Amino acid sequence: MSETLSRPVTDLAIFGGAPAFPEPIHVGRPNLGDRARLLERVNDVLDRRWLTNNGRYVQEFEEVIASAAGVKHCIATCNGEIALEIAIRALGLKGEVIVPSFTFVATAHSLQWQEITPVFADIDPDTHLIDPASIERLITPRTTGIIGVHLWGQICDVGALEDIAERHHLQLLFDAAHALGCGDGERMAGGFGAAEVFSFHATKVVNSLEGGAVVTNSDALSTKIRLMKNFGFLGFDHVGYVGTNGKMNEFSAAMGLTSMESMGAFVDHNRQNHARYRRDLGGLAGVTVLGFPDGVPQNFQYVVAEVDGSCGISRDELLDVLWADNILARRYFYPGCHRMQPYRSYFPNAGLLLPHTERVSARILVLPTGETLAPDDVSRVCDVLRCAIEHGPEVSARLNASSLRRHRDVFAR
Ligand code: T4K
Repeated sequence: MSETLSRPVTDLAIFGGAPAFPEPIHVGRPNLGDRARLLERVNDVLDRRWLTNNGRYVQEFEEVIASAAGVKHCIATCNGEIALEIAIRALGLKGEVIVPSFTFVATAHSLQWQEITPVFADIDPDTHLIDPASIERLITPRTTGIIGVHLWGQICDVGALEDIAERHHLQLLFDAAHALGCGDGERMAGGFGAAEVFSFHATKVVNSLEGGAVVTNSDALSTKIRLMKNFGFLGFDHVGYVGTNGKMNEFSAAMGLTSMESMGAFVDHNRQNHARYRRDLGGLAGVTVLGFPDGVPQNFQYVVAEVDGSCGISRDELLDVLWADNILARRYFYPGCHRMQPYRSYFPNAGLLLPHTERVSARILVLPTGETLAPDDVSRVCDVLRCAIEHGPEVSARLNASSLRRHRDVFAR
């Protein structure tokens, strides 16, 4: 753990050392589960020639997700973004909807795509979750709803959000893309608000290649969403709503079911990696790995480190060091939706109201985890971080005096 204390900075790959990993390691390397079981299901789909349109595996997957989330209805979709769009439409949101800026851009886009204005709220700087006090200040006569995001699998302050929603007659929806298998100690993500949305993208703890779902306890909402994701068809040749094509296909459902069967193992593995990061980086000044309260269900899919600059090296310089060592950490969710287009043009001064979002998004490094990374690999990642941080001012000076800084976005995937 502390081997790197004596390591010279020339050991870092960015200064000519051998990379810590021969091949790139990623934040979102997919967990695969039982390959034989998956292929059995894929063959079954082919044998039955039922490839999509509410097939057997989609129905089974919906039951499994509803049961895991402790919720009455699950409507599987082709991805999380479409699930959000459909839920927003089914809830009748329009005008302005309050969302955190510190989230994946899909949360904001799912509104803007429907010409609903996302109004950006700030976050609690400790948890990175939407700050209820910030919401109150943004409500106008045009506001119709709030979308909370259970970022990094932490549950929003649901009680406070419910209270605001009730007092102002607003709809409350949750983006639970990160939160399958997470809860607040009493309830699991899935049962909060009018509805919640999961993502089963390849990079999520449970994946269906691409996929998503809306979950809700409302019978009426469930019926409406089920119709909307299938062109609004009430029956053959009979359309009752404006709808879209948001259906999940059978291969995705086969993957999702297989992935769910291994979810316990994925979470155990993630938990070990998370503990290793916390152990190996513990006590290192300038960097803190976000912890989760004991006894609260977590999937540990995101390992979130905050770099506070007291170590004499910036977050972005650390990122350059890590990438040279083939550790492809990410800056989720830099720079905040409010600084991305079209929102940056619409609200050029939004940052003034979002001090915590601005500060946190400049400090975050999301680190690799998942079943492809053993705890000892985590220790190698931490060795690189420790070396760079312990020699922070020297590493920073060397980087700034040379052309070694790289632009991460041009790296091949
Ligand atoms: N709301 C929130 C809060 C979300 O975080 C997301 C998605 C959504 C809504 C929307 O849900 P979806 O419509 O996506 O279902 C990734 C994911 O694409 C995205 O699903 C996720 N959040 C976001 C946090 O991360 P990118 O553009 O950073 O992903 P990408 O392609 O760079 O993948 C990350 C790393 O994973 C890559 O560097 C390589 C590795 N990877 C990726 C894929 C796809 C693999 O090894 N294999 C793969 O198949 O957005």
